[in-house]
Amino acid sequence: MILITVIFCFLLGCDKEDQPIDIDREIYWPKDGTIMRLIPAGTFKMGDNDLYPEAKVELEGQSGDNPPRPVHTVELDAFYMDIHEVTVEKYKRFANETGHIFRISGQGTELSELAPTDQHPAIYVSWYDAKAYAKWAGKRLPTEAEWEYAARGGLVGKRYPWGHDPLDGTQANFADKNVHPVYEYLGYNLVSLYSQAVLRRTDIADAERELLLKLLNSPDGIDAVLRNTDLFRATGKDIFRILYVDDGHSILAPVASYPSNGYGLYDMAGNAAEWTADWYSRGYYARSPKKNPKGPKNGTYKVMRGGGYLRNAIEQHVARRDMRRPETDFSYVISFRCVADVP
Ligand SMILES: [Ca+2]
Ligand SMILES: [Ca+2]
Repeated sequence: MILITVIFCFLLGCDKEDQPIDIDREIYWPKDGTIMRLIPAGTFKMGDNDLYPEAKVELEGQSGDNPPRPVHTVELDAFYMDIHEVTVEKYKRFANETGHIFRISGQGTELSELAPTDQHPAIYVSWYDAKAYAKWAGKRLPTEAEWEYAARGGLVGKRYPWGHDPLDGTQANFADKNVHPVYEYLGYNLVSLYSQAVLRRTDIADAERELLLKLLNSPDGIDAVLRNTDLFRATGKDIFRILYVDDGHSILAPVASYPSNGYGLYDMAGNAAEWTADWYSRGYYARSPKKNPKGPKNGTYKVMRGGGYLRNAIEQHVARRDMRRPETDFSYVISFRCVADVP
C-alpha cells in the first residue's frame, strides 16, 4: 500500500501532509513498466589509480585506455535507477507510442542475431534516442558520476560491482570464450585483432606473448589458439580470460541474467554498454565539482559506461570510461538505463 502511495504521489503529486515519510527502496514505474531501486545519497571516491597505468594519450573517438584519474571525492543526492538495461520490449513500447525510430539492424548486423528476444537490451540506440526515451518515460539519463556510484553497489575501492574477484563466468556477460564466432560475424580479423592486442600489452610475460603470436600465425590461426587455451589459464591475466572463461553467452544476454550488485542493479558490468548524460572530457576529473557533477558543458562525445559483451575482462572495470558520438553512434553494443530524482 505504501508503495502504491509512493508511485501515486510521485506521478501525480500529493499534498505535503499526504506524502509518506519513508521512501521505499524499490519502486514500480508505470510509464515504461520498469522496476527502479533507490540509490542512497552518499559520498564516494570516483575513478581508479591502478587502471591503465600506462595510458598516456587520448585516442579520439575510441576507448583509448582513458585513465580514470585523478581519483576524486564525489557527493551525490539520492536517486532511483532502473534495475536493468532498457529492454527491446520497453523500447518497442516507446517507439509505438511516439513514432520514434526502432532500428532492427545496424553496422551490417541484425537485432535478431545479437538481441533476439524482447527481454534483451535495446541496441542501435543513439544517445539522442536514449534521451528521447527517458523524456517519454518521465525519467532522465544518469550522470557519469551517478552511474559509477550506482555500479559500485556500496563497495569501496573495488574493481567490479561484485568486488575484486576476477571474471569467472558467473558474474557478468563479457567477451568470454564464446565470443569468437560473434567477432567473425562482426567482420573482425581475429588474428590481426589478437596480434595487436598482445603486442601493445606491457603487463604480460614474454613467454605468453610469444606463444600466442606463434599460435596465431600458425596455419590454423585462432583455432590453434582456442585449442590450446589451457596454456594461458595459469597466468591469471585478465587479457586471457577471453580464451577460457565460459559465461554462457556469445551475444547479448537477456537482462538480469547474472546476480545483482549491492544496490540490486543488474549488468552494471558487461552485457550492453550504457549511455550516460555527460559530455566526455579526458581532464574533467581534475576540475569537476564535488557535489552532483554533471559533466562538461559541451563536447563532441558522450560518455558510455559498463564495458560490454564484446569487451574483455579488464574493460568491465567499474571506473572505466568510454565515449561515442551522440548523433551517429547507434551501435550493436550500446544500450542505456534511466534514473529519476527522489521527490
Ligand atoms: Ca559472453
Ligand atoms: Ca550493462
